[in-house]
Amino acid sequence: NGDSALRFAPAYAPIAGTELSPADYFKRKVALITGITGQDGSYLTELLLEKGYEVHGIIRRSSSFNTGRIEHLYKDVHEHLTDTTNLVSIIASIKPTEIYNLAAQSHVKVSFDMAEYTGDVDGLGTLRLLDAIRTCGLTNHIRFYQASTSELYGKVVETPQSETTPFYPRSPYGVAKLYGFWIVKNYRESYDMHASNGILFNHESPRRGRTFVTRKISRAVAEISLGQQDCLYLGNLDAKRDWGHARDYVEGMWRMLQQDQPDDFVLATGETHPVREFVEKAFKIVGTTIVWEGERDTVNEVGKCKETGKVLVRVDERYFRPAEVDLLHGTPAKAEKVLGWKRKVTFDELVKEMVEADVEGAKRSNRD
Ligand code: NDP
Ligand code: GDR
Repeated sequence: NGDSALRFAPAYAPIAGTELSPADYFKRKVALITGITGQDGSYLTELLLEKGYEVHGIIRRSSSFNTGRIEHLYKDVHEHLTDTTNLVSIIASIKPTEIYNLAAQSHVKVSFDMAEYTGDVDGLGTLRLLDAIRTCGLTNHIRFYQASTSELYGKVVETPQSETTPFYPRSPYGVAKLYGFWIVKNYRESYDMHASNGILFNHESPRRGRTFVTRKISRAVAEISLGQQDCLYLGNLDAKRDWGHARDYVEGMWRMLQQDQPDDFVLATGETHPVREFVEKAFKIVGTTIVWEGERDTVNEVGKCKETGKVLVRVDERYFRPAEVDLLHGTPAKAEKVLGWKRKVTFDELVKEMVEADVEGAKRSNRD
């Protein structure tokens, strides 16, 4: 009767829906990427286009230029732009088969200064997207990828860190992403959604944002080697990270969504290196040997060029965090076994690629 129909009406009445069964719907290859203008968004777009997907991305309005990483992928920008910021309208009109939620305020240090904003974008933003899928009635049609992170592990409880290691985030960013992780898991269990968390360890590339430590180092080394900069200022040199290449990691994201069942997976290299080693290896690429002098772990420690004695690296308190993640070291065993995923680029190759790309970039900007 009318009464029970009312009582059992879904909280979210589907507004778009589709006549296609989930199986037929998924035969199409249509991806929607939030955060498409970021490092991972650009590599993922390239991968999906290669695989024959129709790719859509959400770009946020900005007064400054933010599409540099994906400019080469546009055919005609104006032809393909849909001018709406409403998630429900976007999903209802595109009807994506896969959604990759990569948008985030992704800088850990910044999250201490913009904690509420980071919580809103990285935590609640994930919920908004999941609810938009429900509102469209596409819960069982769309496969969903959430950009979870090794920052969830935070304080070291055990190593190597795996899917079963308890979480202990150490920053507003980590805490916001923890909400994202659990809301994805909750929607998977509550609404039978194909929603997976990729717990990705640090991954870098020449397209890495300039304020993350690897890119900050590779750019500075390039500019110092060309006489365009004097010294590199860094924070904690002894933090250890499990660094891989972003191109390898976006392939793992895609593989997660090709599984019959949704699940959570760590993507990592299985190796860990201190920031200090990244600095040494990066300088080596341009022929400079760094020797460390002064009291370790204090602002008095410096890195000097072995040959000339010139100070090229200084420690600056401004780059320390109120709470630090000292050690990240993951195991990709589950992803290797279930997804058949394996990272290809080694740590040394990564450092080399980044420094060489920045040397080229610095030479070019000198000429311009
Ligand atoms: P980037 O910082 O390079 O890219 C972030 C993307 O999110 C950009 O497209 C950015 O847009 C967008 N964005 C930022 N704030 C907002 C907002 N308020 N609303 C909408 N969009 C926003 O990150 P990565 O590509 O390196 O990382 C991708 C995702 O993976 C992120 O969620 C990150 O937290 C996570 N992650 C990254 C790891 C890594 O090592 N790279 C490891 C584990 C997880 P704009 O260009 O306009 O700024
Ligand atoms: P992270 O990356 O915090 O691991 O988060 P970042 O490169 O910022 O820092 C790595 C480590 O280097 C130390 N560090 C410095 N970091 C920066 N940015 N600048 C410095 O000058 C500096 N000196 C030392 C940091 O203290 C830290 O220990 C990244 C982001 O991409 C997240 O979005 C993602 O979730 C995690 O990786 C996995």
